[in-house]
Amino acid sequence: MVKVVVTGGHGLVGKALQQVTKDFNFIFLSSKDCDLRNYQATLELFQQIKPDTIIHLAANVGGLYKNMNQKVDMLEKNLLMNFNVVKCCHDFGVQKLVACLSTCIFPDKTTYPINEDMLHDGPPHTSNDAYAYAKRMLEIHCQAYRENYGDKFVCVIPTNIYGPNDNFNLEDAHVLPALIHKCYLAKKENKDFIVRGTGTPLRQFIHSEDLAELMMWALENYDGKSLILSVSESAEVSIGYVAKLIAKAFDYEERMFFDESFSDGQYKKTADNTRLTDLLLKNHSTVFDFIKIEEGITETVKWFIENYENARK
Ligand code: NAP
Ligand code: GFB
Repeated sequence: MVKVVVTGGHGLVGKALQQVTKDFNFIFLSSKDCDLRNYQATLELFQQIKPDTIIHLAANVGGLYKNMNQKVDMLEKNLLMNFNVVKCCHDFGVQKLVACLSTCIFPDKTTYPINEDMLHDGPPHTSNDAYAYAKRMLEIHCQAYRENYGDKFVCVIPTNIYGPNDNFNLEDAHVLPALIHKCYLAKKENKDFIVRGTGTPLRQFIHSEDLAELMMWALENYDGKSLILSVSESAEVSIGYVAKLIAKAFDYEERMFFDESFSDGQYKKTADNTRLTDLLLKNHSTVFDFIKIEEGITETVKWFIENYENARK
């Protein structure tokens, strides 16, 4: 069976991929198996495992405030991991690499919706420029191997991802898991549920299980330029709406307040997913049925309550 090695295999998306039942010999790696920042260790890992294909998820990841406050780490750790993995993929003749970017790497001052051809058309938002340039270099690195050697190194570009097994750390997490944790504690301690910023910024959220399915589709069927994996433009919601859905799921709507002393970050990064939906329709006569944010949040809140003790936080 084809050996599919998943770096970052125990994170939010890695755990969702573990639910995918396909006839592949999956190997899910964590940082305990190998620190991918270390070139020698990465080389020895490839010598030992001899992967056929790789889904490269491993990264130093976090929400707005981690990106703003830990720029050196967001740049250096991601540059090192990505360089080592892509180079080893070529040197060990890996048949297919699917690498993961993010819509926050697109230009900040641009027209909307954003499509794949606009990726390098200007600087990203200052709040996450360190992480964004590390990811842009990952795309350039993959593109270079495609052009010079014909390697099947493909990049996918998800929007904000959420779901079970996320990182719920109060300071470093993305907005959705952070607010779920904050509302949980607010209700438990009979305190106000504080949402940072104005609540007006807009985001597209894809459920980790939908993303895992689309990443498997890309691994098996897609070999082209970088591809946005996202819900549609019309599914874009405000941070305030997401916060309300979380408060409703905890039956704690009365005590929700906004603290506008905190940054809103980028106002929006509306992504155009028509290249993906056209491909699915044309090649597979499929219209992908994305999990609705209302249903996804209710399920993730339930998961967090049931798994509070072991959740990353
Ligand atoms: P995550 O939950 O934080 O998981 C990251 C994974 O990377 C963890 O399994 C971690 O291993 C591994 N890792 C970190 N440093 C490592 C190192 N030095 N060596 C080896 N492994 C290391 O991240 P995620 O949310 O699943 O993100 C998956 C991918 O999607 C990333 O490339 C991210 O940039 C991208 N992305 C995420 C979002 C989002 O909203 N979450 C949006 C767009 C794109 P351990 O488990 O051992 O710690
Ligand atoms: O998911 P998030 O942290 O990052 O969302 P980005 C930030 C938005 O949520 C801002 C608001 O408008 C915040 O003001 N927000 C409200 C909160 N309360 C909270 C809270 O308690 N915690 C957090 N984190 N936000 C990230 C990039 O941008 O998108 C990353 O920085 C990555 O690199 C990720 O690409 C997907 O969506 O703004």
